[in-house]
Amino acid sequence: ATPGPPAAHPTGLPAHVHTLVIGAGFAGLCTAIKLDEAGERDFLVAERGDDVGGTWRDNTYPGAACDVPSQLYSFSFAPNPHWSRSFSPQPEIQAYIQRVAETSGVLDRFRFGCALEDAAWDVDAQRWQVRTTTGSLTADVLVSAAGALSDARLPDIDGIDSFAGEVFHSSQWRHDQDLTGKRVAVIGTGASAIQIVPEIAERVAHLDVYQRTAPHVIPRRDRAYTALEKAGFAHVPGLQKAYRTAIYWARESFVPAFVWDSRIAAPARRAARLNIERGIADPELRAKVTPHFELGCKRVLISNDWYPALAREDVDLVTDRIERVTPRGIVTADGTEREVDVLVVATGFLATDLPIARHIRGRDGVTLAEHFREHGMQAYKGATVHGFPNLFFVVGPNTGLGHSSMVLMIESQVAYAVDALRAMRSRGIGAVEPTAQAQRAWNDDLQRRMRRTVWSSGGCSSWYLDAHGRNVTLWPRTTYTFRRLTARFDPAAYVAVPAPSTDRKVP
Ligand code: N01
Repeated sequence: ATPGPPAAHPTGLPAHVHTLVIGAGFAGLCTAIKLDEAGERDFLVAERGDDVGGTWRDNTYPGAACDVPSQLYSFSFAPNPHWSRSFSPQPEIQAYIQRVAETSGVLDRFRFGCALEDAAWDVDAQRWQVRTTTGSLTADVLVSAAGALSDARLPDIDGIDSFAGEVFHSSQWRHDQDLTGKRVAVIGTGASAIQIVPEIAERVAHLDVYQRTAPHVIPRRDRAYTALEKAGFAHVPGLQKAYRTAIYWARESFVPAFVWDSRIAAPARRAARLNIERGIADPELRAKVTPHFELGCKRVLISNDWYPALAREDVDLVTDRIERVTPRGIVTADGTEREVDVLVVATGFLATDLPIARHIRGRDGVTLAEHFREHGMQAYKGATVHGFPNLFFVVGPNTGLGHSSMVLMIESQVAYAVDALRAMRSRGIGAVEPTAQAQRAWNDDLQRRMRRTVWSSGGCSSWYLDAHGRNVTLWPRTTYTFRRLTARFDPAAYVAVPAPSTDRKVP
């Protein structure tokens, strides 16, 4: 059994807290642990769900597993000797997060079932006025650790509300729905769908997979760890670290293929082609699954059983455009109606219009969502936003990765925020925000680097890009570089928050 939050978990909110963290996934948990280690004991973590884990608590669909090696997909300060495989399944990751939370000694400061409704910067009091679903409080500092892929993007398909069967999103899997013997449709062929389809294909009566864009899928080099390796992880000092270091640098070496020259990815392209040839014999189906954009432009997917699943007799890959949904099924542009009992929408997440931004209001009274709409979703070092004093992001704009583990970025961002709090205390500063100039320079450089990446020029559209085609989600350099650039809080890029009409420089 995996540990969950204690039964007698505290629920009340104080009138004031120094630091309020929103979200209890990898990012929020890391923030809490590092704040506590730094002696910043006056903090709370508000989590809308009923447990830690974030995306790994929510995404419980059949086949859910990580596509980043387990050794990297864990905190550097909490190695996990219990990984059973080189790529961990979701239940192991969730159990790991729960174990780290249980042993961290900080869980008493988590408030579950507590969703942020509104956080507004109070210019006079120089603090956040916060309303949550379980009460109000004030906070000196707000840390948004609410995740970048946390809220489902539901497809805007005509008639979908009229469907008479069950419809659900991949991240809200209906475990009460037994799919055995049912006719099922899956919309989408992203990272979620390619894990779901092979798992459910065996038990459903018939499966229709709706593909709008064929993705690149390379083999999943996954294996169970041997008993010897597992014993080594538990008992040989440094062994797990050695695995982690080797995988870390191997992953960093992928970056040039994304940002310099996609020709470097030729071996991966070959592997993707062979994956199709191995999995599918039918030339017509092979043609349908062959991507028509540069590898890496969308997230590179890994699977050994996606193509064999599509090749099954009882699975149809539908590439005609979806026209509408009827009470009975899906009608495509050619007029065909395919009847189904259950509709799974694996259509991704609100990544470029972060829902949390609608709930945060800066010193000028505008919401972060409005601010992002006007200026683009951007921050200084992915962490702080001009006009929004004492707000720190963990997993902020342009901190996502196409090549390695988000946990590495999370640790860097948390270290930056914690160092900022230390610097503010030692300099007697109540509130900081980045200067407009520092934020502009950071983002100009970032977008200049973006122009030559495969994400911008690879001939695809993806969730990495906003409505203007600007990449506002990914970090275009190595995680090592990010850690170096965010190693210390840099007061020169900040102003002490202006009292209503002054713009004092940080002393
Ligand atoms: O979502 P996606 P996801 N009609 O946005 C299609 C992480 N993740 O949940 O490509 C028809 O990638 C859409 O089509 P198109 C990972 O970072 C990690 O799969 O836009 N189709 C696409 O095929 C990942 O990148 C793991 O043309 C519609 C799909 O739905 C991110 O989460 C596992 C449509 C959406 O793909 C998101 O992955 C899972 C419409 N109206 C997720 N709207 C692992 O670590 C959308 N689509 C393994």
